[in-house]
Amino acid sequence: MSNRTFTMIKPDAMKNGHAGAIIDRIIKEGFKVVALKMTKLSAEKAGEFYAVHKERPFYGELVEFMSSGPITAAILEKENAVTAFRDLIGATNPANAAEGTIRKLYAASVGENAVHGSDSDENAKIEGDFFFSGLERF
Ligand code: 3AN
Repeated sequence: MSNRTFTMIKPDAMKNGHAGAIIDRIIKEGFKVVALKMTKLSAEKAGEFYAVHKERPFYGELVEFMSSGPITAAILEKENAVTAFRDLIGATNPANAAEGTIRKLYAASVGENAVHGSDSDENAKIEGDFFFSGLERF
């Protein structure tokens, strides 16, 4: 297991003013913030990021939503980071997310679910590299 994962605070959580609380929670859970930036994805870039879901029925909706407003991207470090972070954010559908998880607290629906968390060490590296250069990691 690698000790790094990648996250995005999605446009819904940004718009609803939850970014500060989410970052605070992540730090309190013992993750070190290795890289952090606020940016906005173009539809083209969002499509590239989620290319693995291209054949899924919700792909168009997902790309439109993820390019609808600013996001905060971050690389996080902790032992077993990918698994630990997915435990912290909870199930994809907030209706199924455990009490106290970030999606349970801040997400409204399966489409607008507040945060992204990498699902494997391999994708954590690919996704971190998508947003951050070597000069932006600490
Ligand atoms: P996770 O983000 O928990 O790894 P995935 O990889 O299954 O979940 O889905 C990627 C993203 O696609 C989700 N974060 C969510 O925003 C969106 N998504 C997944 N399932 C649906 C759905 N049924 N309808 C709309 N959007 C969805």
